[in-house]
Amino acid sequence: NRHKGAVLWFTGLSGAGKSTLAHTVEERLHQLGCRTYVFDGDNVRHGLCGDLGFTAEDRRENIRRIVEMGKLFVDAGIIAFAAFISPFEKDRQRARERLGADYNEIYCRCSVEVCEQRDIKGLYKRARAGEIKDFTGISSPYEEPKRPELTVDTGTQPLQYCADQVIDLLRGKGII
Ligand code: GGZ
Repeated sequence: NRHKGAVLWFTGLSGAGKSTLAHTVEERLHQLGCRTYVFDGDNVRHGLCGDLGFTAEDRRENIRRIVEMGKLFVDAGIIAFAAFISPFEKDRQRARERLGADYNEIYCRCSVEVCEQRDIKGLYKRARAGEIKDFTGISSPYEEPKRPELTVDTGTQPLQYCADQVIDLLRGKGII
């Protein structure tokens, strides 16, 4: 149960399964005695980033704050998960520069078609109807990561298999 602090940065579309995968990996790490925390829209966008929307500028500030929070968690020796769409390469690049070797980018690859079919929260339907503007994948771009530490196919592969791959990454990097 000796482990290093790190940030696991999950990027991908709304509904790709970022938070679900993060919580699944977290559960595995708890069984190994690791200390973790999962940041996602549900616990960040109401409080810490409650003043921000979804323009490119606001998303950039959203990511910036989460990166700074992640840095503090790394200092505390915690494995911090960040599950955010983070659609812009530039913002992810800044995160990588700021966190250095502690930054681990995991691309949760899932097509817009699959996310839209799932539409767990009904947001795609509302975005198509024009009720939500700047919606990623519909009316705002998602820039695919060029060199992520790991790509997991959350659209086509079983959740537990994706979790295995993340655990392997952590082992490979000597984080756990
Ligand atoms: C994208 C939006 C939008 C717009 C609300 N575009 O699937 P969810 O619902 O629970 O997660 C999405 C969340 C995205 O917030 P992030 O902080 O991850 O975005 S970013 O990293 O780009 O800053 C979605 C909901 O908020 N949501 N409006 N216009 N997602």
